[in-house]
Amino acid sequence: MHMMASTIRSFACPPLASASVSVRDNFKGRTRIGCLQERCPFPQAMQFGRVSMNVAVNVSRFEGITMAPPDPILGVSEAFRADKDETKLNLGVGAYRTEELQPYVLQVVKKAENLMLERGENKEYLPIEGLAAFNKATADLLLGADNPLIKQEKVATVQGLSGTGSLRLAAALIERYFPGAKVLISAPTWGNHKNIFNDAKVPWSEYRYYDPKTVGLDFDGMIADVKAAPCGSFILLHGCAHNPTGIDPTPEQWEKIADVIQEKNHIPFFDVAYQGFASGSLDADASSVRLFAARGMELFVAQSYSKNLGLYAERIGAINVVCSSSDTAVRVKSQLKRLARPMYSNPPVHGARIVANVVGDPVLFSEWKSEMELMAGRIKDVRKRLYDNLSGNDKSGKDWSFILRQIGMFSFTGLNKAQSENMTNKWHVYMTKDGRISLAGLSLAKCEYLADAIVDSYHNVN
Ligand code: PLA
Repeated sequence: MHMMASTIRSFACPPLASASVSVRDNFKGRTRIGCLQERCPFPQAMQFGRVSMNVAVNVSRFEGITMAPPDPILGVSEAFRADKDETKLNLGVGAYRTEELQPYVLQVVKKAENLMLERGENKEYLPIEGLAAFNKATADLLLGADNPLIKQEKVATVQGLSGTGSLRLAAALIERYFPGAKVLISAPTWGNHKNIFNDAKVPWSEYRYYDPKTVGLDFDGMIADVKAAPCGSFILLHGCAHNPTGIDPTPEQWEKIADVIQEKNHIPFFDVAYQGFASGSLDADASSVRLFAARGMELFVAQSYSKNLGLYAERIGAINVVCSSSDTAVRVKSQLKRLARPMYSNPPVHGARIVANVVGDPVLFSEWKSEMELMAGRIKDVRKRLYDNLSGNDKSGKDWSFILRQIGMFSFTGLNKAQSENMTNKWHVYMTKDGRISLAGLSLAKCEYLADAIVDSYHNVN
C-alpha cells in the first residue's frame, strides 16, 4: 500500500517535462531521468528510474522498457517447446534425461520425500543460513567428512538458491568487502557467470582456457593470464566437468594452477555444479577443491544439487568459504547472512531436507552413489556411441576423438554459430550457439541422427 501511494505521488509531480532531466548514463547506454523539482518528495526513486517520465498519460509507464534477448541457454528450451517437428532434440540445457528422453526423478529422492511426509515436517522459516543438517552434509560432501578444516570449524557454509544463487551471494560478498577486486573467468565459461558478476557489479576479465587448435586446454595461456592478474584477484575455476568445454586440467596441472594462485595471493573461487556427475565418484570430482584446501588456502566454493541429485527446480546449493581460522569463518558467515536477508530472507527447505536425508542416511547415501554412477555411465555410453557414429559417417577423415576426451554432461563440438544454427533450423537439434551439446539430453537411439546432423553442418556450412 505504502509503495503504491508513493508511486502515484511521484508520478504526479507536475509539470513532468520541465521537472525532469535526461542524463545519458554511460552504463550500457541507458537513459536516466532525475526529478529536479525542489519539493518533489521522491527525487531518489526517480533518479534511479530508467524509464522516461516524459510520456503522455495514456501511454504505459513501461514504454521505455525494451524486449530482452532470450537467454542463450534457457531460451533454447523455449524455442524447442515451440517446434512441432517429431524428430526434434533438445540438447540445450544441461538436464539429465532417460534413454526414453524423459526427465528423471532419482529413486533416493522419492524415498527421502516419503520419509519427510512420514515425519510430518513443518513449513516454518529456515534460519537465514539454511538448514543446519544440510549445511553440515554439504560441507562434508565437498571436503570429506574427516577433513580437519571441518573439525576446526574453518568453513563458513550458507545454504544458497542452488549454484546460481550461491555464486551470486559470493559475488555480493566480493563486491562489499573487496571493492575493485577482479574476478578472472575462463574463456569460454558458463554464460551466466558474466551476468552474475555484472549484476553484482564485480569487475571480471577472462583467462585463456580453451585452445580450438588442439580442442584441448590452453594450459600455458591459462597460467600466463593467472600470473598476469593483479595480486589478490579471484580466480573462478570449474571444480570438475568444465562447462561448456568438458575439458578439465589433469591432477598435475591442478597442482601448477594452485602454485601460481598461491604465489600471486589470489583467491580461488570454485564453481562445483557437477560433483559426482563427471566421473561418477563424489570424491574424485571434489579432488581439485580438496587439493587447494589441503594447501591451507582460503577459498570460495559454490555447490549445486541440480544435476547430481536431479533437484533442478528445488534450487538447492550452498556457498562455502574456507577460512584460515574459525573466528574468520564466523565473521564471514555473519556477513553472508546479512547479504542474504534483504535478497530473499531465507532459503527454501524442501531440497535441503532431501539432501540432508540422502547424505545423512548410509543406505540412501549408497543408493544415491549407484544412481549417480548410472546417470554418469549413461552419458559416457552416449558419448562413445556418438563418437562411433561420427567417425563412421564422416568420410572426410576428420578426427572426432576429442569428444571422447571431454567429460561431464556436455560436448563442445567445435561447431560455429552458423553451423549450430543449421543444426536447429535444418535438423531440429536445439543447442547453444557456441557449439555445445548436452549429452544428458541424448539417447543412444538418436546418436546416429545427431551424427548425421553434425557431419552435415560441419562440412556444408561455413
Ligand atoms: N555453474 C555451472 C558451471 C553450471 O553449468 C550451472 C548450470 C550452474 C552453475 C547453475 O546451476 P543451478 O543454479 O541450477 O544450480 N548450467 C546449466 C543450466 C545446466 C543453466 O544454464 O542454468 C546449463 O545448461 O549450462
